[in-house]
Amino acid sequence: MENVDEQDTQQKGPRRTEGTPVGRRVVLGMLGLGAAGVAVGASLQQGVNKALAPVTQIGDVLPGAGGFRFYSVVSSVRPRTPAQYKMTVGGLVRGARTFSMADLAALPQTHLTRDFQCVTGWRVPEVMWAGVALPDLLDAVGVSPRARAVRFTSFDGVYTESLTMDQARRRDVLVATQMLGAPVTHDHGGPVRLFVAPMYGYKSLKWLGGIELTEKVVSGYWERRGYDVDAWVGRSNGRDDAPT
Ligand SMILES: Nc1nc2c(c(=O)[nH]1)N[C@H]1C(S)=C(S)[C@@H](COP(=O)(O)O)O[C@H]1N2
Ligand SMILES: [Mo]
Repeated sequence: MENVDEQDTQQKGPRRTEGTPVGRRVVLGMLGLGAAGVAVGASLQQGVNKALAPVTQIGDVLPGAGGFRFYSVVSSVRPRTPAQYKMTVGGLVRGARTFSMADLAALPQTHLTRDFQCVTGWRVPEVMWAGVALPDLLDAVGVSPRARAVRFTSFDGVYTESLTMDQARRRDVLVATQMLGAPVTHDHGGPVRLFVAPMYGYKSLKWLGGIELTEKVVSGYWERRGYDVDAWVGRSNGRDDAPT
C-alpha cells in the first residue's frame, strides 16, 4: 500500500491558490492491483518524493477497467458478499429500515449510461449503470418533512458523502448494484455503491453501508479537505466550462 499525493491537473480558479489543499492524499490500496500495483507504487512514491506526481502520470500507469482508477482512502476494505450485504436507511424517515440485495432488487430498477469523471482529470465515457434511483429508495422509506439533506456512509469505516434533498431527488442519482454491465465489483465499491451522474466522482461513494436523512448537509470526506460540496461536473472546484 502506498500513499500517493494527487495533484489536480487543472489548477485554475481561486480554490487552487491559498488556503485550500492543493494535493489530496489518496491511499491507493492494493485493490486488485497485485504485483503490478507494487511496482507502480514504488515508482509513484519516487514521484511523490520529488514533488507531487501529476495525476496524469498515475493514470498512465495504473491499470483499471476501461480507464477507471481504483480509489480508496483506506488501505483495504473487507469484502461483503451480496448475501451478507445490508444497508441501513435511517435518520429523518418515517421508519428506519435495512435493505438486503433482494430488497433492493425488488424496487424499480433504473438503467443509466453516463460518463464517469474524476475531479483530478480522468474520465471514462459512457459507463453503464443500474440500480435503484435514489428518489425511489427515499419513497420506499418515507422522508420526514424536516429532512433537507442526505448523508452516506461507507462500510470502509471512513468515507462519507452528502447531497442536498433536491440533489438526492434527481433520477440520475443511483444506488448502484451494477456497473459496466455486471454486478459492481469489490474494487469498484460493490456490492452497492452510489453513482451521482452529474457530479465529480468523489460524490459516488463506494461500499455504501448507510444512508441517513439529516436537517443539514454534513460535509463529506473530500469536502472537509477543500473540495466543493456541490460537485457539478464542469462548474465546481474551480472549473467554469463554457456551455457546449
Ligand atoms: N468509499 C470510498 N468511495 C469513493 C472513494 C474512496 O476513496 N472511498 N473515492 C471517490 C473518488 S475520488 C472517485 S473518482 C471514485 C472512483 O471510483 P472507482 O474506484 O470505482 O474508479 O470513487 C469515489 N468514491
Ligand atoms: Mo475522484
